[in-house]
Amino acid sequence: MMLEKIKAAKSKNQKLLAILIDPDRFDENMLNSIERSNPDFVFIGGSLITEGGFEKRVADIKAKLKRPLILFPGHPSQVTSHVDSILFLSLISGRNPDLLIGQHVVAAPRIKELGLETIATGYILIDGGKPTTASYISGTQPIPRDKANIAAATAMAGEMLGLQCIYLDAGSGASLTIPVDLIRAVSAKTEIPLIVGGGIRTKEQIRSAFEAGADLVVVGTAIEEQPDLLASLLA
Ligand code: 1GP
Repeated sequence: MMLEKIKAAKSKNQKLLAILIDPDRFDENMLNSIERSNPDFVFIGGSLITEGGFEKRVADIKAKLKRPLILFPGHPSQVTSHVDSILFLSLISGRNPDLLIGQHVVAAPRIKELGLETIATGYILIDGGKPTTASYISGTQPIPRDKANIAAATAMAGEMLGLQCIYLDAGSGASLTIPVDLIRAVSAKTEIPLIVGGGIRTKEQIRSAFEAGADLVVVGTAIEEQPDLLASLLA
């Protein structure tokens, strides 16, 4: 079970890395760089997928990957059996009821039928310096980057509601990563695993996120731009 793996690593203060695949942009070169980087997890999905045949592409990717594949869904139509687990995201930074509970009701019967592991995730968007697909498509406002107290209170509420992890996301391709003091504030006030992503492009940014309390860092866009970023980090 993926959640158990994340919790076990957290209890040993072992930091985890995930690569986010945008299925619209995935190709063989990316597959090779993922193999070289050897991340702990590969995430797949997104707020907006424009190419058809998503399920078939996930199945193809799953067949080629050696790493656990976790669905990071933007919509119930992305639910597929070709993953090891699904981040069951509730967009708790927003006030769009459809993304707090509505789409979950639509997706739940199919997830149950497929017998997929769900990881109940409090998904928190933080302003990443420019509007991102996630904030635009969700129709929600991200939390301002200087409001660590709002982010921490939101994460605490998520934990109290029984969510199993928190994902702080500046959005894919963000120009600014999540501020370290905001990561620190959330980490200090919650016990559940903390995922951090959005706009991370350098080893130093990955290290800073870990040092501030992230348990799992997600890198997407930068892997497309610098395929050996994670491999060089681990070297
Ligand atoms: C986005 O956190 C992920 O949801 C990754 O963002 O593509 O900017 O790395 P990047």
